[in-house]
Amino acid sequence: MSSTDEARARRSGLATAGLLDRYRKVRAASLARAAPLSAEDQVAQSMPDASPCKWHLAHVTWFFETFVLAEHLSAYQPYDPAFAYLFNSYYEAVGPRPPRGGRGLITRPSLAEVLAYRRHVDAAMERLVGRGCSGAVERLVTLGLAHEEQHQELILMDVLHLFAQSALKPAYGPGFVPAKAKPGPLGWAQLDGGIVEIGAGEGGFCFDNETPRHRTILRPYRLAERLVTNGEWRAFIDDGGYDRPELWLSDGWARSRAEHWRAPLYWERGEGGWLEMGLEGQRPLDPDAPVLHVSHYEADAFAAWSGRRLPTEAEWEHAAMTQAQSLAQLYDSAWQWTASAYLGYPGFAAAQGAVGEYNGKFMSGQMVLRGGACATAPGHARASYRNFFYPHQRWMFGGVRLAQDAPRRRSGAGRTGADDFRNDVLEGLSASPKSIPPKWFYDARGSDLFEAICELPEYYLTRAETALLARIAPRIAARIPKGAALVEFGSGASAKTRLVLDAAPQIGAYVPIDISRSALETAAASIAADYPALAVEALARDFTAPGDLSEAMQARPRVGFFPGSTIGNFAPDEAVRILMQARTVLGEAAQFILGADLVKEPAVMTAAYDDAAGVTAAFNRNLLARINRELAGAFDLEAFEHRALWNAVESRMEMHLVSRRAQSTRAAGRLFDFARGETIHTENSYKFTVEDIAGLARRAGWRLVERWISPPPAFAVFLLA
Ligand code: AVI
Repeated sequence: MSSTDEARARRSGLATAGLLDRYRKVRAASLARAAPLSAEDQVAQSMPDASPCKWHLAHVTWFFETFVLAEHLSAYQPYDPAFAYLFNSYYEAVGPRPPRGGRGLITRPSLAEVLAYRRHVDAAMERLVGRGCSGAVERLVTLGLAHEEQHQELILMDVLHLFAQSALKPAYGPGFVPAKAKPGPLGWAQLDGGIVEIGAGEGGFCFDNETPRHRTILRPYRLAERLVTNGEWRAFIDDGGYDRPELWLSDGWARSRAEHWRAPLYWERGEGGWLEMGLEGQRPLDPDAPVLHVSHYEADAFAAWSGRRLPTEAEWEHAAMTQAQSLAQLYDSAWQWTASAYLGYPGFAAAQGAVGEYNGKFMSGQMVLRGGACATAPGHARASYRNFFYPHQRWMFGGVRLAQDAPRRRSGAGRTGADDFRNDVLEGLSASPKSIPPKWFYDARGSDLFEAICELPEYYLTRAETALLARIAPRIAARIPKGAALVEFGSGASAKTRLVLDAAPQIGAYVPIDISRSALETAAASIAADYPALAVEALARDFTAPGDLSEAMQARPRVGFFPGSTIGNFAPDEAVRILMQARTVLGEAAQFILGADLVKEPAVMTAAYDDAAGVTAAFNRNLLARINRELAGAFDLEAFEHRALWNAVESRMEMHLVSRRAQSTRAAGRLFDFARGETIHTENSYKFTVEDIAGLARRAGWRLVERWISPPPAFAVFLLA
């Protein structure tokens, strides 16, 4: 033998040993699953979809006998010619078979004979595989083993269904409970989508339905990091989920009514609450365990109720391939219903001959499930694996992983519309930790509340800045050219503007920019009335977004005005971006008057954001009232507490809304979970040193020309150029 021949022989010897070893292990695993069952347990059939364990043990053996031994082992003698008929499942090309619903009537052969049949086939398979087989035979054996592993799961599904019918509610045994995820609010994996590839690649076994690997387009989406829990499903039931046709697909509603669905398949109301039947017997429902044994119809209705949706199978697979580290319970808990119909992939062709009936002919009317379950044979599933069932079926270990579209990206200019509010709320409440940008505080009521804050004894900022501006206005005025346009960023009530206008009558125009149209219009009208010589041009837009001034304003010398320490409501990088943008809007020759609150005693700052009269608390909670009103929200305002805290590391005051209890709340068509104590971070107010502001200005291309500081509590006004 040449050395290449020797190497080939050694390789094929190893391959033979590997295949034989795997054959023995898989066959033994089937018997291990049957071991806790009595002979009687193994004969009964509880419904047409479920088969007796004895039938499974015989059928998987029939598969090897029919597709491997009869074709590839010369002189193979079938154990019993009658078995070709008895244990054929659905292979038309092989011949007739008993009706599916009659498998429980096969009392003969006995279980002992079926076990003898298995030994007969195993001995022949040892001979065939042991002597080394061709690639084609090896592929058939590998398919037979994957097939047997599928039946190992079916054995447990079918036994559970059988035992669930029993008044004794017997336990099958331990070892097959679904994996639980860390309890707590639902987190989301973020996926960009784009053109992605799905389907089984080269190397390793796969079923034909996982091929061809192909490209598909996904829009940006989010996939839940864990499965839906029993506790969440109970909330769906308690909210009338099974009685609300608007949540259900039409076929699903009809089926749920016809079959009187009130809960997942194995739930039962007991004296002390819900009970759930599982392989360990009937037990009190564990709210943190994943929900199991729901149909596609129920999964879809639940998703509609929660304001989310089921993922497509491409979304599921792409996430499992690229972000498996953030997704719990992928393969060890429950198969996850997808929104995808079970169809051949582009270019799919079923194999020639009888085994071509394995998957392809079921590609009609069924839905795909992805992942794997607690009852799945270990190592059997993979990211490209496509399980499939009819949408009404419930006895498999089927659960739910939710998905949602990623909110549309920030659209740039003038994000003041209802869609922008909706997107920010959806995005912010879906994130962890939850947050909502503070600019949404300022609806009409929020603007009024902010004006009231400015009058509060604890809120020193406005008084300190106003007094300072009044004192330094002549010095500022001396620097303002004739006919200049004063452009105010985030003008609100334009209260401090008057100090500058009074001191600098040479100002020819005023351009207030504010997101709150109501506050803007009132303020602009009042300034126009009080300063009749002034050209007033109000701009209702987000002052942080780019946007030009009118040509008339661009023809004037320009002075920016940004008082109130609103700059502190932005993180430093964002503050730099805003200051840069102000330079673009105002032009190179412009000047800029900036008001900023300075760092001081934490107690002084904290009181300013948590006043005794509760006005700031009302201002903070008004955000929830706005969501309720504008986005069909259902926030209970009393269930959230206002919290203001000093974050010394970041040098900022923070405002939060703290959930007083665990709760689920609807907003903008979605359901959001809050753990007790979980917060929505609603605002930062950075507090600065003079050096901080000089640094920010420098990064944005401005030069610090002059600065003035008020007596304590210290507030500063800066002149930039
Ligand atoms: C508008 N902005 C500067 C105020 C601040 O102090 O951050 C908003 C505010 N939040 C609570 N009280 C006032």
